[in-house]
Amino acid sequence: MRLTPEAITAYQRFDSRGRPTVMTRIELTDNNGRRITANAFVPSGASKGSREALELRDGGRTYHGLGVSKAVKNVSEIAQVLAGFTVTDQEAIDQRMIDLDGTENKSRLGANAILSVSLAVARAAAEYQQVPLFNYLAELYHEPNPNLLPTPLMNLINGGAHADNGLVLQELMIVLVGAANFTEAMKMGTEVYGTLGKAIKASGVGDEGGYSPIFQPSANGRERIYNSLALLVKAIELSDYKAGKDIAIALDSAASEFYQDGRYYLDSKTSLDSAGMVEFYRELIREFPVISIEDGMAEGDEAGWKALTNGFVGGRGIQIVGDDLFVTNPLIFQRGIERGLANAVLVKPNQIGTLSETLKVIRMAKAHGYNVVISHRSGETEDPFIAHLAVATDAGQIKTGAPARSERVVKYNEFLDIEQIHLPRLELTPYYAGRLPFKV
Ligand code: 2PG
Ligand code: MG
Repeated sequence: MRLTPEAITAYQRFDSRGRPTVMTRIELTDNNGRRITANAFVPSGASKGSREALELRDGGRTYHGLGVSKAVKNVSEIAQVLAGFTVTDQEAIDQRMIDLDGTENKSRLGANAILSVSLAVARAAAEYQQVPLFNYLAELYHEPNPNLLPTPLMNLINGGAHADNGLVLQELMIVLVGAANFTEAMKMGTEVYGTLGKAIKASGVGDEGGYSPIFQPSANGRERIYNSLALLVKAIELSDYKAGKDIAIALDSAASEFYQDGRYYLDSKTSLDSAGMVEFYRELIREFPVISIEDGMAEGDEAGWKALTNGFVGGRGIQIVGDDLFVTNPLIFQRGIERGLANAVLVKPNQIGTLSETLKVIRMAKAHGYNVVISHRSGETEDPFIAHLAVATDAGQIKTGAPARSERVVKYNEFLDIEQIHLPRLELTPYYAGRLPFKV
């Protein structure tokens, strides 16, 4: 089924923070007169890595400068050059868009414009083949048996750039290692989320649906972290689960956000150097069932990353995840692998801007023994694409926020559909990753 310039149209839509984003719609009619429609939305980050592909915004005063009319217009330019490509030619289409853009970070057309087309093309191909999206993506990835449901890392307490509560760590997540299947992981996760909501007296929610506790003004940065982790453990135990055994904890420090001139600021008065930060994590791991640390160091602090990796990987079995560090970029990730940084990669399609490059990063990770965590952004939409991506690639872990607010829950519900409906219909037995990705 071939693309025509009229088949691809982009529109400005809105994300979960009420900010403009791009949606691309592909409409085609196949030889039998069957109409195919495929929409794809792009998400948007708040704590971005400096080397992410560029998200093109209009600037100016309208929409606080965040309009995407330029990116929407650029999709028309893309549509012209994609005429004649077959929807199943994902790699050739992605390469054509990369060439048309011509820059290293997709700054001419915008990664938001390019990604929306890339994802819509994949969805159109799945529609055309009349298979669930994960099934088609598995074909692209050369995974014959896409039946692994990932372990969710649910973000229950928000801080950093996603909240306004003086908690420097951005995300405190629960990891549903002890569930028997995804359905049970959701039961456990939502129960703990509910319990935590009752246990935290004064709180709003942050960008990813996790609670944003309000601390005593006198609490320093370290106390805020300790109190939050203690709250999580309490909520796990009050829900009748064993902290560590049934449910573990993962952190996303997003440390680039509180790093300045070689020091990490836990609050305005307390700062640590890289070695101090590694020691601080050691303390947290001793005290709480933390099994994964994402962006524990700032993206520019390579010596810190080395120390963090060397300190915890191996016998300790702690997962060290690079997000801002690798920005889902095959070249940057390659250099990180060569330098022995981290042992897991966070995968966000909009950090790089095409599906093919995203799949490449996942392949590289698997080839080099890195764990893969597929991730949402803090600004999300109703598009559940990443759920399909996670199953298609046997990723093993998904990070998509709290089990609350529909832009997050839509992904969780999609996994439930895959586990309960799609896999059985394809005569594949669902398998839940659980503890598998964690050597603990
Ligand atoms: C992160 C993400 C998603 P943002 O840092 O991992 O949780 O946040 O989308 O703001 O970069
Ligand atoms: Mg992160």
